[in-house]
Amino acid sequence: MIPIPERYLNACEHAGTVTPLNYDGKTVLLYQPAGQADSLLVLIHGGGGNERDFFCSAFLNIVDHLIAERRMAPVFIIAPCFYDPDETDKSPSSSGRAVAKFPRELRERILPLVERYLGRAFDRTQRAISGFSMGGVATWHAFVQALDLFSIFLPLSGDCWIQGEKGGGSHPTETAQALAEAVLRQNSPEFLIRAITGSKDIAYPNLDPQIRAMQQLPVFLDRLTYDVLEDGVHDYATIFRYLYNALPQLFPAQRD
Ligand code: FER
Repeated sequence: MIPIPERYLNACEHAGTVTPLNYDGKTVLLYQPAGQADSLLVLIHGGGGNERDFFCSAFLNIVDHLIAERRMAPVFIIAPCFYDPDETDKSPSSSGRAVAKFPRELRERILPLVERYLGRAFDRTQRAISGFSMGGVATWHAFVQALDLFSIFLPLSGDCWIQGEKGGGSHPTETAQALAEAVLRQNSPEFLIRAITGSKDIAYPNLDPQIRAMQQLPVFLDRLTYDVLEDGVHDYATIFRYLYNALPQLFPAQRD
């Protein structure tokens, strides 16, 4: 996994725009790239965070540069917040409850809002979902609840909590089994999971056993890729590096 070139952190000449969209006392941020985009990525913050965490940083500069240099296709990116507007409890158990019900908010409120604003719809093959830490936990919930909405899942340093808090580590076999059953229950559509973490990440002991259990199940064969960055830790700088490497693979630039 290569490091991000230093110049990618600086502002790009061909930059996208960010628009805040409001609903139910909350805000979702919409990044519109320079150029014609045909897919939509949902990018979810970590525990204690909000919709600004990914977008107030060098992250969008990196995306701008990848697109400007035709290393990836232009994509719309939305950054929502999974907490209720009045929520003050940001503990793991409170965050765990918030992310478990978040796919429903994506389905009923956020995706319709964004698609109405853009004046166009996306189908599941054009939608991807990713998140860091609790946002990764949210990404696994979306896999269980919303395979009809998304085809690409990019959980970053977060495990699946459908068997309880940090259940990917404490109940890896049961978690993998439940994820496989979720595929069958949702009529076995095509999908791709790309899980990434670091060997020194606090979520590594939870995510790694889960992925190893999933790798034993035929349903995930050829549909699951897994990368562990040597010495990678649990912070946004490291997560940007994962996205820098993964986004060009998931959204390949069109050849002309
Ligand atoms: C994990 C998944 C998520 C984990 C921690 C989190 C320690 C997030 C906690 C938080 O944001 O409060 O596997 O392992």
